Amino acid sequence: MPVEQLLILIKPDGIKKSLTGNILTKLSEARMVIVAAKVVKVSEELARNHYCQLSSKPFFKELVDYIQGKIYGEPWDRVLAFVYQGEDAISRMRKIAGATNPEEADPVSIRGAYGRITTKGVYENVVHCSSEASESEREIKLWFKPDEIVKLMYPTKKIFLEKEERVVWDDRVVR
Ligand code: DAT
Ligand code: MG
Repeated sequence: MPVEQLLILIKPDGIKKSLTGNILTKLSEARMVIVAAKVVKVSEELARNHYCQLSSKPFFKELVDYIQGKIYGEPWDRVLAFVYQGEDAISRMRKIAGATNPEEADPVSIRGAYGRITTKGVYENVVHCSSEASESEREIKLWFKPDEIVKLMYPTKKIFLEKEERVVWDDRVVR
């Protein structure tokens, strides 16, 4: 079986429902390793990019708002992003995540157990899980920089930046 990597997101509804622990426990059944993890406030640009293949769908606008957590607001308007790696990782993790439509998903899968369809027709399905290798590469590169991943799986190169603006801690400020 090939070693694969994929992007998992705990979406804002998963965070609001305090499901992070339950979701990570369920995912751990697949015995994959986490090679990257972070909390992200999702910009509109990132949301649109992430779902670019669905841009012609009638639910696209709602989907972009949902992944940004706009309907929930502070402090739930964020996602947890992970890269998992292991043998046959994509199909094994998809199985645990469950089908796209939470009402059709296996009831013991994450989406089957915790997802819902809102009255507006949005599938609030708690997690994102890459569905194939070409997609997972695009998604991982979209969400993570090389130095945020402990075990690199794609080629990298060094570039020298002339003027890069960066926010750093300022210990001089009296608070
Ligand atoms: P998946 O997330 O299982 O890979 P997808 O990539 O086809 O499914 O769609 C991305 C998200 O879009 C999905 O998690 C929920 C939403 N979605 C898909 N089909 C939908 C539909 N018919 N109605 C409402 N939301 C939908
Ligand atoms: Mg998908």
